[in-house]
Amino acid sequence: NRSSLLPLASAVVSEAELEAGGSVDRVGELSQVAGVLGCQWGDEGKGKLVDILAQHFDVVARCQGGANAGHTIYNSEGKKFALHLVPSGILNEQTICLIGNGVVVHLPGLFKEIEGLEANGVSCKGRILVSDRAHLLFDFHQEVDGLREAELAKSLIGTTKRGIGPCYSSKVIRNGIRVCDLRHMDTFGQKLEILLKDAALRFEGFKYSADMLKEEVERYKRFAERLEPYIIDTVHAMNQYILQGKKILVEGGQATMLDIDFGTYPFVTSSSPSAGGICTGLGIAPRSIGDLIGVVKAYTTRVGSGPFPTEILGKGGDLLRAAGMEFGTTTGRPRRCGWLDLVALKYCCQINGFSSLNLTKLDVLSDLPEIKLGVSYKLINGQRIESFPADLNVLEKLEASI
Ligand code: 2SA
Ligand code: MG
Repeated sequence: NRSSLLPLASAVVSEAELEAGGSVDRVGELSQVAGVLGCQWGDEGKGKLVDILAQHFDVVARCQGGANAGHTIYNSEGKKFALHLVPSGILNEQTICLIGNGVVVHLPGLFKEIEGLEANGVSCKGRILVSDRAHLLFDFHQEVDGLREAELAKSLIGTTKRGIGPCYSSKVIRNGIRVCDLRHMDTFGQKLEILLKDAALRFEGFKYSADMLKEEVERYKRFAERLEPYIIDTVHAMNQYILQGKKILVEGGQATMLDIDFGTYPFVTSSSPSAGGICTGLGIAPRSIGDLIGVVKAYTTRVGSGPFPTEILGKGGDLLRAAGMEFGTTTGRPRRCGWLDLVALKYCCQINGFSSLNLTKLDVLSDLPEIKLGVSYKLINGQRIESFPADLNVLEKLEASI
């Protein structure tokens, strides 16, 4: 109920209220730069909220992650669009959709999404902007993502196999290739050769060949031409938008409990889906950010391995999955289900400082005789803790008091 959640944020707006438009006037009051972030382990319903809010914003921007995001939106005829890279504001004609520097961009996937949208009458040219600083995610990043998982079977993270971790690792070891590099195809081949040879050294299952390099360079020459109309200095553009008073909505992918720093490491993603990721992924100042809306499901799900203190195992979890149709948009994998975890939610609210929470899928729980909440954790020595522990050894052995 609201009172137990209210201390966490200044307002609790249910999805039904938002849809009914009861709070749409509140929406109009949202700050110039607002953000929608996930409060759990992804799949909270961020895409739907962004799609509802987008009509009140001039720009919708993605700041982190890549095609591991799976945001489902519907057009006025009820046609479904599963978006993985294109921001969820695309169905609103007047909205600019910006892919920021913090996003890792798989060009074949982006072009496929654009083709799908345009085939359904959604114009993208001049409306989708891609940062010249964003890193390119290559097919080989996806290939080695799967290999890494296979080779390190003991710590199977259960990634989306979209190459996210390998691409961010190229970025941080500083041999990544960025969108602006597509404007220098004379040196592109050398950069790609370094990347491919590095991958072959690090992943024994991955074989480098000169033919592979040649083929990729030819392919990326064509991609470079195709992407050119979309490329922009998004740091400059975003700060110009702010000066021009344009309303900007930032669309988070994944969620805080998957954050590379604050999530259940190593069972996390490789970017910052928490508030800090907005600044590092778009190049806007912290003080330009106003309202942050945390999207939280009335129960909890997670896809892939990792600690899940309020997980419901067996039949109960299966029933909840069926009732909530909990299968990943990106990967189709069945999601693990459990009760709403208030310890994790409080931790997430502390990190992000939400101005409001958007509680989703409460209706899924309607037929349950009893709705439970995780309210604290009990360590194996019986000690009760209210904070979210970092240590996996502690996390995997504690018991949630439901
Ligand atoms: P990766 O592929 O390296 O990011 O996977 C690392 C871990 O993060 C989990 N992960 C996700 N879990 C839920 N939803 C995700 N994405 C969409 C979203 C939802 C969707 O943004 O909500 O897919 O419909 C997502 N992305 C990554 C993954 O399962 C690994 O545990
Ligand atoms: Mg999703």
